[in-house]
Amino acid sequence: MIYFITSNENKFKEAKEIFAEYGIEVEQKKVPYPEIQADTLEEVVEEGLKSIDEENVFIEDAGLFVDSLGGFPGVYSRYVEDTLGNGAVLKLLKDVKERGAVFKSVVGYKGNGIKIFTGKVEGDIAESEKGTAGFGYDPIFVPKGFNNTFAEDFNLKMRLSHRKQVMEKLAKHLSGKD
Ligand code: ITT
Repeated sequence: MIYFITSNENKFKEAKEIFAEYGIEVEQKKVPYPEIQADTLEEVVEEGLKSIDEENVFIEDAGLFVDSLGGFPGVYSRYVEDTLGNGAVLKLLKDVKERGAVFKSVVGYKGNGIKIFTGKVEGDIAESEKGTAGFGYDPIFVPKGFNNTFAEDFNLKMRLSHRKQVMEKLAKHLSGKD
């Protein structure tokens, strides 16, 4: 058994499904930890883990990095989603042709020591919100090589996402396969 310290039920559900493929049970734990203001997800995760006095736990910090906005909202993804929403990102990209973006995820696992894993998926920001599955920025993110948003095709998200990739790395590590 391993514990995912997160307040986000959607992130937890996705992680649980990925870990199940490896026969690893994961439970959600809600333990508040400081999310520092930093330039990278890695720094946020490393600092967060330092303040958690438990073993066999992991935390994740994820974000959407839009190329033509210099990586914004990036480490501010949660704040922007909560205060402004997807419409604001679409507004910033109104009439912008270059719509490339990357979803990134960083996981910090505390076992005997600390291990950091990263996952990412490249794509484009859609012209409008589409689909109802998933959460957060899923309705505006179209992975490269596809036409649907993650919110329109949740199976696609579960196959390709930043979370799939990062959790798979942690699961492989835990099963001694890395
Ligand atoms: P924690 O308690 O685990 O920190 P959180 O909701 O704050 O949960 P993050 O900081 O990792 O999660 O993510 C920041 C925001 O980025 C999150 O609130 C979403 O709006 C967005 N986000 C993260 N992963 C996403 C995904 O898979 N699909 C769509 N949006 C996502």
